Amino acid sequence: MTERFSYTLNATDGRARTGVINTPRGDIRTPAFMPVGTAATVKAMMPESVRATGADILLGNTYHLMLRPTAERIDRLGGLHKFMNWDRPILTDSGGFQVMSLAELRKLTEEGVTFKSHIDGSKHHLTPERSMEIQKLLGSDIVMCFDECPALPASDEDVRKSMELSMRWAQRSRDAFGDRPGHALFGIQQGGVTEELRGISAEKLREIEFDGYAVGGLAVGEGQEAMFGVLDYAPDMLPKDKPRYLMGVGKPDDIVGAVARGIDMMDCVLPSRSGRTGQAWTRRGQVNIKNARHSDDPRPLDEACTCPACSNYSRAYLNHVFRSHEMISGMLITWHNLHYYQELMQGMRDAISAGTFEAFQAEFHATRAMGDI
Ligand code: PRF
Ligand code: ZN
Repeated sequence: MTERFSYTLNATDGRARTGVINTPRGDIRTPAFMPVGTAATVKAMMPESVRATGADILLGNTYHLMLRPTAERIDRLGGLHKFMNWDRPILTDSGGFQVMSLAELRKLTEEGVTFKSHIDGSKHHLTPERSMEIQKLLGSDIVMCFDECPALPASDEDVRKSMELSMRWAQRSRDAFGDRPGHALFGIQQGGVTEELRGISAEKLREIEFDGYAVGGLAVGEGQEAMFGVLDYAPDMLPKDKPRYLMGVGKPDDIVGAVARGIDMMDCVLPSRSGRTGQAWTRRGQVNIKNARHSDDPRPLDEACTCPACSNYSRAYLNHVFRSHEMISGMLITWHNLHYYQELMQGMRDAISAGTFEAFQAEFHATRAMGDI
């Protein structure tokens, strides 16, 4: 077992990159999609099933786990990997972003953020130092800096102030994290959709030095065109020899566009969340399984898909179990969605290695344009 955390860039094709992140808990092939396991579970999936879809790493959340069952309890029980029965790498988000979107009565100061739990109204405090402590108690392999992410649109002045605060918190996160061989700390670039602010943020993060760099503050209401506009310059502001992680993205076409612009890692609740609302993602786009047109259809969701939902069940069955509120509905569609996402990542990794990423993108868009069968 290597004690090192490192990143090897194996090939590039245009701005797209493929490589491997080595961690003591196993390799992460990039570009990587990380399924979200917010509350110590990828909802509706057993960890061995998540692995079977091809995932190398999961994402966990400081905010949810600190409230329930608490980081201290998870630590007493042997850490998050043991607690949830996933022995491969886990990346944890730092909490600030979730406080802003989920908690009640938030109060933001230079020190950190005070808030009331969305679960029971209890009062809590999060600072860069406390976030680093929680992520350490969880046993996270990739720890994220504590940051603040303004909702867009916001005024230039608000975005600048927020970015500057996040950069001071990045320094405090770095200082509190210390030196932990085998564990990584990632900085998070902020700065909204303003190139100048993104540049200042990147410069500050590079000066502090991190094991990887996230592009934060996107997919918060600006739209795909504006997001791609930022991704046309933001990844190039970050070190080439470290992984670049786009936080909270996205739909399959967002993911392909982000990889084309130099992103190595992504996470999103979309494949798992939409699995529970009867939305499937296939090569030909989105399929709403509750639609009556599927109720007599003996064909699988996607004939070319090798996941359990497509190998063994018809659209008619999936339609029936969804309408009957049966638990297997969320299980099967989530499995299919995660399988589809991981197959998409593998396809991109192969295409980048082969130098055929442009053709891959053309095929991806052409197949989707055909629409569902
Ligand atoms: N910061 C953190 N987590 C995040 C984001 C961010 O900006 C986003 C933005 N899409 C998602 N998750 N810490
Ligand atoms: Zn499938």
